[in-house]
Amino acid sequence: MTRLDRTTHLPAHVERPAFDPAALKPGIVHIGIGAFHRAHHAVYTDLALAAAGGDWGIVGASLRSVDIVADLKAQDHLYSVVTRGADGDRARIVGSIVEAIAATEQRELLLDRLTDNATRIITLTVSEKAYGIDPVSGGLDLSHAAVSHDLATPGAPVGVIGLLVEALARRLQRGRNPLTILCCDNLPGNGQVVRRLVLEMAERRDAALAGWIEREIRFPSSMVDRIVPAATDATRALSASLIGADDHLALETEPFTQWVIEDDFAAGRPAWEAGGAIFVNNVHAYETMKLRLLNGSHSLIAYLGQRHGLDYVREVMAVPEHAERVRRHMRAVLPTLDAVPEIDLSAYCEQLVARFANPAIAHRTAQIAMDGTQKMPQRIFAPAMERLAAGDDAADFADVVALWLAYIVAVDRLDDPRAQELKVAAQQAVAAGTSAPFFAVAGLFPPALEDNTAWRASIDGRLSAMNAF
Ligand code: CS2
Repeated sequence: MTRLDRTTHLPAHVERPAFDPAALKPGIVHIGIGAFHRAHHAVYTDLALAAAGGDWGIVGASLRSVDIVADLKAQDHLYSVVTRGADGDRARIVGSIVEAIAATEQRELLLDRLTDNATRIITLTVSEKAYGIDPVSGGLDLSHAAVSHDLATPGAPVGVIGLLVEALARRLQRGRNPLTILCCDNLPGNGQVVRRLVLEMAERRDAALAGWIEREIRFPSSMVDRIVPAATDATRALSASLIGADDHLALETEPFTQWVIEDDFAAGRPAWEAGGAIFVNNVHAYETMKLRLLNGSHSLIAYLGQRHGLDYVREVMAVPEHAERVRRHMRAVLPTLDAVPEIDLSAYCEQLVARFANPAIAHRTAQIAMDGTQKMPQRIFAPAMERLAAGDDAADFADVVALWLAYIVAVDRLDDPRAQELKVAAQQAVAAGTSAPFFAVAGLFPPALEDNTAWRASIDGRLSAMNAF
């Protein structure tokens, strides 16, 4: 079978770009061209280009992977997204990416693109841990490897914040136009978070640069949602059967997709509403709903699955007792949420249960279980603190924390930026028969949880009921 590229003759049932990808000019630089971006933002951009045109092609950069970049180049930047729903599988070819850059090998090229006046939006999906956020202050973590590297060597940055600041410094110096930086990672107030980190790093370099960024650069927050499991050989075989070509970058995902964006752009934007994006003044209520109901339940499912030897989210949901546990978690989250415009929260919860149970989606619990230190604060700790402050015992949240700690103790290879500290704490916890060593890890738990002895006792009770230590 031949490799997918512009010459591929696609079967009629395959959806494809309704514009000429070869004629598309760039307007967006995206950092982090992993599966999520390619199945979400790039699809919205494809639909926006089809509906309204514009010079909004995506220059996709990867901070780590050289392979994705090589594969995109080999396929004329085309790839397939297979949506798997109750009505079967549908393939779409996405054509909105116009160039691919491996940041590790082509840093100057990436900085050129970031600095180019044609670039009016920089979008980001680099995962929570890549930003270098200090868990206590919420500001820049000076001990984060990329942050300290980029502060010491600002002209040759390796991390996302360093790249942004260096690009903005060059834009200011060269009299380039202001632009928008749009974060699409699962962090609360993601635009504000990135703005703060960028400003902190810029201030350390040059007050005038920080002042310019503060005045001219826009950092809208956005809520993104689509379940995109890591692609496997089965994904590529499925794609090949549908598109009749070999696509090394094929992805599979659910039919559901959502993107809610604050409409605050410095230099225009694509007509993403054509793909169903919703533009709002403030994304907070949407984001809290999604982070706590979807991602919080996901973390519960992941640690539950890992505990019970269930590899996939759908397998966890197929056990009635676990599915009921997930529903209970959602009920515990609901009192912490504000009303969300146009969304019926109980219907949203039922839809989530159905999405998690989708038999066609093979989403590994191990994939979601990784990076717990980066995920638990916004998914579990924040609602737990709110319920405790309101006088509730927040027992359901204690239960998720217990499952997480039990996972840290049991897992062979812990995939987390703080894995070493966690594993040391785990050994001490096992020796002492209490979760106290975890609570002693600096910045792991917020003080309000660290100081709540009753809530901590319920975690220990749960851990001993599980025979976790
Ligand atoms: C998941 C998310 O891996 C994880 O932590 O919870 O990637 C989740 O699938 C997406 O946010 C869904 O929009």
